[in-house]
Amino acid sequence: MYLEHLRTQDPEIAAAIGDELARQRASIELIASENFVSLAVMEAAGSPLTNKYAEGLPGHRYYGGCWAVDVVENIARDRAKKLFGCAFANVQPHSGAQANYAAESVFAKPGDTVMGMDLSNGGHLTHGSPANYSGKLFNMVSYGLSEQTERIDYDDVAAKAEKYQPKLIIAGASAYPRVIDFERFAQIAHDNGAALMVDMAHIAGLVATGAHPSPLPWADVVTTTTHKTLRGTRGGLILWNDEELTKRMNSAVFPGSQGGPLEHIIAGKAVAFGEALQPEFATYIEGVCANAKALGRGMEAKGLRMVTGGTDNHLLLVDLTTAGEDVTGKLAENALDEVGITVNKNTIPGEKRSPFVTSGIRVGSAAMTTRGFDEAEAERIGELIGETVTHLGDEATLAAVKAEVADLLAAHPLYPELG
Ligand code: DSN
Repeated sequence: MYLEHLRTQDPEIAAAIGDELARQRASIELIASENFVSLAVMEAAGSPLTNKYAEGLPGHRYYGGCWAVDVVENIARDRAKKLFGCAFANVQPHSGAQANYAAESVFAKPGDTVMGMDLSNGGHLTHGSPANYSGKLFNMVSYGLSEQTERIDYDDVAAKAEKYQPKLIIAGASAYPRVIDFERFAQIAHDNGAALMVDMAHIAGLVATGAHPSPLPWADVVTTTTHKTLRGTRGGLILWNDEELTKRMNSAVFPGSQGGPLEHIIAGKAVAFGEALQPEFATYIEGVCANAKALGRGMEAKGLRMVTGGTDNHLLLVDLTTAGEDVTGKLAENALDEVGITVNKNTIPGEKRSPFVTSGIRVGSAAMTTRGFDEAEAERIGELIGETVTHLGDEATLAAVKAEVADLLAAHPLYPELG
């Protein structure tokens, strides 16, 4: 029985886990950074490896008894290198933020100038937000999007790099629906004596299968999370090609910013990398990209505008100002929650509202594709999103949407093996 021991020993926590499983089952998950891991990944992450201290790297640990976790971590590193076609990997970062901190600290000292994409334009907290260590430690210069195209303004990046002479440029985004030109970023960085770090967290699964160009031929270092389109346990990963960086990169993780690695989570990463190396994963990612486009078609059919006019990847940024003057991201997120569709409110280019309210939502297709929804269903889900956000407060329409969502969910049970 699922959670057999927990139910007996700690029914409160068992009940909360059961509630979360029920919540995941009862909604169409469209948060662009989430996914559903396989049961094999879940088993590895919930294994006795959680008991083991293993500070250091395989073969060079500060503790005895590491021979079995060494096997796990070596497999994880080898699979990561194979998956992304690079020479070196560190699989220990506990999260994407930790991976970013470690990689940034290799190239920039406190007070140095670093460039990253503005958070409200689709960047990430760790790319220079004043609320984050990156904005506090470094002299951050932000770049953003072209007002006309809503795409990265590479000329602005180049002009700022020339003017501010950063030590490091960070490319990568949390809410950007288009291909990122990593070669152009590298040219700008290297022409100005800066290193290039690419945070490919959102698109790592697409990079693994070639559905998005890889940053590895161009970037000095690449960071990622392992749980978004890559569909592994929640965690971080750092990849690079230059042997000269190896000692500094590994030291920046341990002892620079972490203690003991989470070997149970590293085992989960290894299993997920193994899955991503299979041909089925490329088919899955094709489905992710096709479903994202289909979601967009459905929403457009109901009059919503997609920022940049569409998507090249797994996510869409939806401009809700086209749904009505009073329709905010916050209201839309709540209304969609009520009908059984989970999204997050998101700022859009030229945002006039606060990040707690926003004028947009972000919609992603990674989790729904894992659950088995096809393109026709994705297009219909897009229409249902459109109907919901254009009928806020209309109980009859929302009840009809909720009923249809329930039928769609019933056709694709989530983790039926867990009972
Ligand atoms: N918070 C994640 C996201 O939702 O995109 C990025 O770390």
